[in-house]
Amino acid sequence: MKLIIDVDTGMDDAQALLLALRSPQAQVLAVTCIGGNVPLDLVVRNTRLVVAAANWPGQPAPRVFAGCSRPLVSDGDGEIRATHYHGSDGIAGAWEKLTSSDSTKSEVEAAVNSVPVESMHAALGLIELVSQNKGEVTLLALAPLTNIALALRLEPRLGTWLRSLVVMGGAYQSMGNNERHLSAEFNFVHDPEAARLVLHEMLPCPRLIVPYEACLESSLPFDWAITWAAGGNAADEPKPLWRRLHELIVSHQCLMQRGQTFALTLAQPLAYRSCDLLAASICLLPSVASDVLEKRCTIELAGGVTRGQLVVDWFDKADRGLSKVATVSARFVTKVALDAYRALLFETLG
Ligand SMILES: [Ca+2]
Repeated sequence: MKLIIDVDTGMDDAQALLLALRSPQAQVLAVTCIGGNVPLDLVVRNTRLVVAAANWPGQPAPRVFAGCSRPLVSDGDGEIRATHYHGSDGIAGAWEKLTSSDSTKSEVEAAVNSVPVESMHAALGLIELVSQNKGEVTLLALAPLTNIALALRLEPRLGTWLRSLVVMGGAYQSMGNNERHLSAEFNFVHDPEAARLVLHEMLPCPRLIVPYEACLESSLPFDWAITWAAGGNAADEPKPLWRRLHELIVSHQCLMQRGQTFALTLAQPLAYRSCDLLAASICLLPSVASDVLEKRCTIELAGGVTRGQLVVDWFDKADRGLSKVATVSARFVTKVALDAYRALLFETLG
């Protein structure tokens, strides 16, 4: 499977990259970066680190492109970031921890420097690679959709050339995870215009959305997550950089998520979840999504408190001629096959 992954790395982006790069099924052609969870320069640095750490020795590393640092139209109410959750570096403070001693500092810096950043903008790189691999590329979108929207405006045939598009984004039941826009999910609210453009115009390639509510369904026990991240293969000592990075991230995720008491109000257990990791898993192994719903939908652009919301035509009003709202059909993951998910994670990163 040929993949291009768009990221705002981000703890869960880092894990999604680790999973894809360590997976024998995936050939990651490129990773395109965008400012989101943290500013673009940190996203690029984190991405280079993860790519260098995770790539199999002797294998060509994916090309890394830098893209947009800001949304298409506005930056909302200022810069929408997620450092309160991901840490100021975006990867659980791993940068500071891994560079605290001279030996690991030189290892980390050498890793980052071993992955060049292309001079071409991410949107142009995306167009070039998809056009060179028509019908073969799955685009895995794990960030605000600005780079992809820009590429689509520059090359409207992108949707005919892609094999498929998998998007982590949106909250189809309005269970938003952004404090400024209660009903919207982070990636969509960060750049609602881009989300709308991609959703409405990236046609006719199949489009699968992994919404935030599906991530809430992907609960795994904290103890399992800690054991998984620790690996435990004695032959693996000293632990390679990718595994140290992974352990730091999972331990920070568990720490942050133990305080997410909102889950209890949803009758969800306090448990380990990782949105982009889930989306990457579904991309690599579609049976991880045990239930998928197809509905028409759109993105709210003007709402005072609902800007960026994924709005669903629940009663198929458009199909029955009862709605004049412009909507487009998309598929949403609604249930997660936890056994398959857990097995994939353990097999690839355990
Ligand atoms: Ca992300």
